[in-house]
Amino acid sequence: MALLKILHYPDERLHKVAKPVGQITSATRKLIRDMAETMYAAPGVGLAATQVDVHEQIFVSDISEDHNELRVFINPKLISSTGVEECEEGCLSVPGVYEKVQRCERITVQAMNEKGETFTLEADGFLAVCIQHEMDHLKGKVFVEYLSQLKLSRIKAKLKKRQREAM
Ligand code: K1U
Ligand code: ZN
Repeated sequence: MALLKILHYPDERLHKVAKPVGQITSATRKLIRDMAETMYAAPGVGLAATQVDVHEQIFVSDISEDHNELRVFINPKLISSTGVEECEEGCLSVPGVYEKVQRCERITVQAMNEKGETFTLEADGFLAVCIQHEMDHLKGKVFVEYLSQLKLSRIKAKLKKRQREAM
């Protein structure tokens, strides 16, 4: 397995729209294993292929404390959504930034797993938030883009300063 490089905001490649997966090949399954390893190592509770510069509709998620509930979503589709909730989010592509975002409270998603089996999942709470965050990545949207222009420009300035200091 391998740790993959995670793109950092405002890298333009985070805005690419992911394409549907045609066939699930051994390369797809290796990518999924590497994405899971990268997510656990970060550590994070989700990771979309877009974040590792692969523009295919794939994301992984595991919100369990023991890292034993890995979920794989290929070609996810939002079937229904209800309610509104506000939750503090983070993002492995925007390290150190945590902000409140409004999301749907309860969602139903249909996707394929790594074996190509279609499943339907009803989710609420933190899992629903995480799934919506990852599906946004596949559409090229990063959570900070829901914030006001003022907050976004402050975040961009903070990230630029941090990049300069790391050089
Ligand atoms: O997609 C990503 O960037 C991963 C992101 C997922 C996410 C977190 C919070 C709300 C919505 C989506 C993260 O995993 S950020 C790291 C994080 O929140 C976390 C890390 C370790 C333990 C618990 C949470
Ligand atoms: Zn993210």
